[in-house]
Amino acid sequence: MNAPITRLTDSAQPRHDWTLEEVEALFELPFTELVFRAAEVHRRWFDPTELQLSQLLSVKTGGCPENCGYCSQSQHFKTATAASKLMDADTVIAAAREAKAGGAQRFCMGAAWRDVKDRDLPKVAAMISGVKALGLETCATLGMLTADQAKALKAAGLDYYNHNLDTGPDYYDKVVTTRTYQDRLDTLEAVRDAGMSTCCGGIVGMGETRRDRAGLLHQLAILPSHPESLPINDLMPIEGTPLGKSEPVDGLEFVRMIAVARLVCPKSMVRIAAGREHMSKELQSLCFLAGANSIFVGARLLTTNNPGRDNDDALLADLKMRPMGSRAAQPA
Ligand code: SAM
Ligand code: DTB
Ligand code: SF4
Repeated sequence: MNAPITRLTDSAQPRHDWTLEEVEALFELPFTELVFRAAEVHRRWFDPTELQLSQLLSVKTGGCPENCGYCSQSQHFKTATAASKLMDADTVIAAAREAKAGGAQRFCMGAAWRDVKDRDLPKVAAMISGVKALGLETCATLGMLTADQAKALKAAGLDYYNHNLDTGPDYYDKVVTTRTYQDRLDTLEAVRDAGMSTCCGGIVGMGETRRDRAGLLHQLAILPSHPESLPINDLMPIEGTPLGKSEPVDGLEFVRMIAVARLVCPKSMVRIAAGREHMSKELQSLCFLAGANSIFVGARLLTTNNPGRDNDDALLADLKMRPMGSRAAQPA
């Protein structure tokens, strides 16, 4: 018979003193026990029948000087993604209007940049304020930011800034070498200091170990405030990139990742980000049971496909779940 299960999480209150060993121990729990605990914590802070819906748009695609081994947009790799210039604000705002009509609550603008150039700031600010004026929550993911740039984006009406740590600190340089983990942490600090909410998570399926996955969630858990949004991406393998032939991660391991994210960052919106295209509705439902409460909607992510509105409408109807009302971010 198995040893009795030691209770590792006695409270659903956010904590910032997690040890890596504690996070690893959560991954090792029997699956049903882990999912049950995560579901309990989920209910403590959220209505588990509600899903937050975000929509992405790549406002500047390809030609990126960074060498992230998973990305279709790096200029270091030969992929099918064509590079294009920064879109006009009006084009972006029109896309956001359509996203809102399709049910999205948050609109996230992504640019294939290492960092933001001050010369591009006025155009980006115009996009942000135009999207905000539609009554959508605004999010952007533009690479590294200085403290002043973060303040300028906040002033333009930016609610969230996405900047992922992507994996655990020990595996990071196997995935990208053109920047450091500390560079990412510094931008996250600039975003928090400017008064914006953070969206920060990572990717599974890049050849990392379970310890690396725990390492990522541990880093998020010990941040001064937990990310308000915590996206977990299942790698979309891109032909031509170093990770283009990676083995898919087992579905149950993906659910474990979601459940542990819910337990260590109890008040965060935990998102099934990239990869739903390859997931059954049963696997997605297990993720929702394990504490995921956010998805990307729309037929495209940045450069890859997403299930699209009809599929997601059907999924929500099957599950009797509904879109979350727009709510104020709650830093933990
Ligand atoms: N250039 C900015 C940056 O790196 O922060 C913003 C855009 S970048 C595409 C945003 C995030 O998308 C990455 O940090 C990564 O987590 C995720 N991502 C990119 N390509 C992916 C892929 N092929 N599969 C899964 N997630 C991916
Ligand atoms: C996040 O964590 N995932 C999104 C968003 N934040 C920026 C991006 C997913 C990109 C998937 C690959 C692509 O479409 O290029
Ligand atoms: Fe550039 Fe972002 Fe892609 Fe890395 S993930 S290559 S920084 S667009």
